[in-house]
Amino acid sequence: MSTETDILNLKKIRSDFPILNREINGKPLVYFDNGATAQKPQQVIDVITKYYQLENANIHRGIHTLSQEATDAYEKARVTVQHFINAGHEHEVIFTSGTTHSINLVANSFAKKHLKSGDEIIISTMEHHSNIVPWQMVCEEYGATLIVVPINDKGEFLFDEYEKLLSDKTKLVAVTHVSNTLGTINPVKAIIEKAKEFNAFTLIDGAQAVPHKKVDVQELDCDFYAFSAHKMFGPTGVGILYGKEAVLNNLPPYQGGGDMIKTVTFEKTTYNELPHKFEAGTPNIVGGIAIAAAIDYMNTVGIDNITAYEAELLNYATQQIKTIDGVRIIGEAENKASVLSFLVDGTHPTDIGMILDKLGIAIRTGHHCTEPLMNRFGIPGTARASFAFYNTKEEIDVFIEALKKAINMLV
Ligand code: 7TS
Repeated sequence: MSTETDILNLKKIRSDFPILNREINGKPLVYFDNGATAQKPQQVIDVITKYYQLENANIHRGIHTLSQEATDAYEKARVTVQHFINAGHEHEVIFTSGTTHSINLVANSFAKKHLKSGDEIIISTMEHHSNIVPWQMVCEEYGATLIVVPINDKGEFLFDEYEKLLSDKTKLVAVTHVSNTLGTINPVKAIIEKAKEFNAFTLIDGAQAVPHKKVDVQELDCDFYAFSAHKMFGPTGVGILYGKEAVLNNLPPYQGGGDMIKTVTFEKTTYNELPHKFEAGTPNIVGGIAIAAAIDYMNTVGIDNITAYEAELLNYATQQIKTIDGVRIIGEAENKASVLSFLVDGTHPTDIGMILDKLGIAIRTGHHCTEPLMNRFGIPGTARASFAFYNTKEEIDVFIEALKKAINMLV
């Protein structure tokens, strides 16, 4: 694999990801399913292994050395996350099990406190199911209405339409920062600013943004920002909910249990302070610590370098795929992250995906947990190549050749 790029030292980077040396079906792995989950560098794997070999203990409860060390490492990781997203305080960083958990936490606590019959929650057409279904559930429970902002044929958020949908009934606007299916980067800062004119709260689903671009929650001025570690080179089963201190303090806890309490009697329980109020039970301790290792790794590569290099990859892949007859790209926003969804005339995405797999290339096919978006385009699903900074133009060449082969076999 060539390592030519002006921006990144790809030879070094690729050597950090052991899985990239694997062969699949006798061919070198080309991993283009980063939107589903990203691969892990050795630096992250080492932190996890070392923790279980030498450091394992429960946190926030022991006076013994191991427990104190684990607590320190976990709380240090929280500070690393704080700096990564530029949160004002470390206690505004809540550890969860992932984006889905983060959004469900907000939906449940927020609805209990703020939602009543006749209220409205605004989302967009391009949301992942995890930023649709939790809101549907609370809307149904509290008699509120879910309102959906339309998109254009390029897959862009229609801001004018959004402005028309906002009203005094709007209690919350929940929008994805980057679409997992289309790659569209939404104008979330402007979306948040507009929501504030109507005193609506804002939640940004950052699952597909943090692996690709700098995120500054204070600059965005959102109330909530949710993301998963596993899409940003960390482990599965851990994620983050950022929330503004004043907003979080005003919400009831989501789950009850250990760590989230101050005192418990059978008559009355008082709740702990942030962030522990929202962290009931023994968390994914090593997961939290490993998020920090993933962030350290991304910082070493450089977030702006990642963004710039992935833009090159996306441009190259887009140019190359457009040379193939019968290919239709789904998602052609002006402002896009490194996601390439497509359809090929006369073929089914699943067949394309299966043939590519035989050739060592991992892509995702289907509705990508965005069924309403597929309905908007009148299609059952797409084939999706999603790139990370360890991918190369040579891998894109391999993918394009394999795609041509697949089309020849299927059409
Ligand atoms: N939001 C977006 C925008 C996502 O892309 C995903 C996962 C989620 C939320 C849920 O994240 P989780 O970590 O809680 O599961 N997206 C995808 C995908 O595109 N392919 O597989 C999972």
